Amino acid sequence: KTICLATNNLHKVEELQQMLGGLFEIKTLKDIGCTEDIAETADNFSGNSLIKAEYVYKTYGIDCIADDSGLEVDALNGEPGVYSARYAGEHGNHEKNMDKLLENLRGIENRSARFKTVVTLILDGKKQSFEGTVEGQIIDRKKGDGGFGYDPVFRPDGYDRTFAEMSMEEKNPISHRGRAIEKLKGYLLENAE
Ligand code: ITT
Repeated sequence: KTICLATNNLHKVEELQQMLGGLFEIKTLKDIGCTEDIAETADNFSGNSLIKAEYVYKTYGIDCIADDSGLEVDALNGEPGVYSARYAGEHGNHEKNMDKLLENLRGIENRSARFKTVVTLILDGKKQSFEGTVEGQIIDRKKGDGGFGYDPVFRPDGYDRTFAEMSMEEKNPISHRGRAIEKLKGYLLENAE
């Protein structure tokens, strides 16, 4: 079965491909000729995840998977949340986003945070959403050069390395995205024709 990954973030594509490659033939937005920017106007992950999936399904008539995700920091009342990709103003400028985050947390003791995602699947026209969360701490400087986004400043609880210091094979099974995809796989197994 062919499925489109409804994201412009190539790091997400890479992670999702590793997790789903055995189940689906994967197409990217570029593969289906979708170059437009999909406006994410909801104020929560679930709403934006649905907006992206529905846009691709309605416009291109292809089954798809969308991911809307972000980082919630307790000491910042859940910021950057849905604004994670553009926290410092420029969409996808991860270095600046992390600098702003570290600056805002300077001198603050409570470093607890979590990554969250809502993954929406549209398969044969049927919509289904899956959530995933991973708890952790924001460290006081960037460490590691793997992964993407806030990975260099996020250390998952129970580990002594950041996500950026882990391989994708290590990160995926414990990440928010990995956990949501595990649920999606469970759903597929139960609903396989
Ligand atoms: P699409 O909307 O095209 O999927 P995007 O990067 O704009 O790509 P989001 O609006 O969902 O996606 O923003 C997610 C942001 O949250 C992302 O840019 C990172 O800053 C952060 N993020 C999400 N998952 C992450 C992860 O696994 N590791 C590090 N940062 C992550």
